[in-house]
Amino acid sequence: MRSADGTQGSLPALSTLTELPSFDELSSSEGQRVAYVGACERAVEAGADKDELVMGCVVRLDRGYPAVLAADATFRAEFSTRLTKDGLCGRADSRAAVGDWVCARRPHGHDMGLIEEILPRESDIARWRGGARGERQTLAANVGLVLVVQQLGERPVSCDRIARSAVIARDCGSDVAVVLTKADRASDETLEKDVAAVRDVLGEGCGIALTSSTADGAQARRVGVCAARLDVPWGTDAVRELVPRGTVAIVLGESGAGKSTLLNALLGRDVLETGAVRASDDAGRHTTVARRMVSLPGGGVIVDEPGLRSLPIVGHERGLAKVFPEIAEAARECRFRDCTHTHEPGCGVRAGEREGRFSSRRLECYVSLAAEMRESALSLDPDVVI
Ligand SMILES: Nc1nc2c(ncn2[C@@H]2O[C@H](COP(=O)(O)OP(=O)(O)O)[C@@H](O)[C@H]2O)c(=O)[nH]1
Ligand SMILES: [Mg+2]
Ligand SMILES: [Zn+2]
Repeated sequence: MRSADGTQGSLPALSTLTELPSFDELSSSEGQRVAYVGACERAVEAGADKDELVMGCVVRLDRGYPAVLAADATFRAEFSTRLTKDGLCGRADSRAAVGDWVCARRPHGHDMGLIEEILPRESDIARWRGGARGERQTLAANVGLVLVVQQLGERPVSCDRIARSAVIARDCGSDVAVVLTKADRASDETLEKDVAAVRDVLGEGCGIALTSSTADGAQARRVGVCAARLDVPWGTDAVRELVPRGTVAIVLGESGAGKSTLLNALLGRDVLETGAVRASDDAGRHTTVARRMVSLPGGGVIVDEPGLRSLPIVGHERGLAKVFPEIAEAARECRFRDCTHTHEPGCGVRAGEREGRFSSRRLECYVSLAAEMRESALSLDPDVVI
């Protein structure tokens, strides 16, 4: 049902969302500001009044409906028919992503704005979905940091998941840091192994934080002592330090990894639904879940990602080379261009391994991600491989 202001159903009133960032917490690039001037000219040519136009940032998508934050207002917006007609974008819910800068029009006397143009992105965190008929799904735009959230437990942490998130992030032009949640569930011994594994796979330079939202004081003390011994930043402050003011980050992790619990702890109150909410990447279901920006008191801005069950990696070779530079370099010495680094003669990667140039764990991650990319490239419809 459409209401008078053009919205559908019950979208949250923007004025009640105190966790939204303020305009000065988000910064557009020089290129985007230049693009905005051009977008205004086109909108005026198409009949817009110049003083109805504003530059804004998409800070929420509720069931696909954008909310735009501009210098002096936050408002709901639809896409102008000009934008939809031009076919600049595809599906209804993937036209603008959270983090997109837009040229928007606020017709006098209307609450609802119109997005005239999406300004060019500086970066675009996107994943592949849909198997052989694949399409790219943008999770967030203009994000500088991906916080890979991975839960700890009795079993060893999933290095594969962390490595593939890092490959996607680096391919998309973003930095990476890792937050290991639910530290209370891991023994000291497991914690030590997990932290060593993450440092091995992503390098010592990668930001890392250990958290636990358990209310049990004894558990927290134990983890704190262990974190100090391992020299790993610990607690919500450690996460806040990874996302200082001026940074826009997205949390990436499986459903149930503890992302919403972590964000609520950072916000100091329960803004996000936890546990019971079953977020899904299934097309029919994820649209009911909001993607949104939240502003951390004393820190930067985080985009909450409802949770992804799968992170297929397709066409992220550049990202793979950025995360594993020394292995990618060794691969250039392979005799065969399509070497799988498993059994071929003259394999530069295996030679590098014999010389001890990289750990077997890094090598394993690299080889399996490279194999997955090769296979998915072969199975994909050639038309959609960009
Ligand atoms: N033991 C433990 N459980 C946690 C922790 N953080 C979150 N949980 C639980 O994990 C479940 C999923 O948390 P949620 O924040 O909703 O995960 P999300 O899907 O990633 O947003 C909930 O039942 C939480 O109570 C933690 O630090 N320790
Ligand atoms: Mg959640
Ligand atoms: Zn090789």
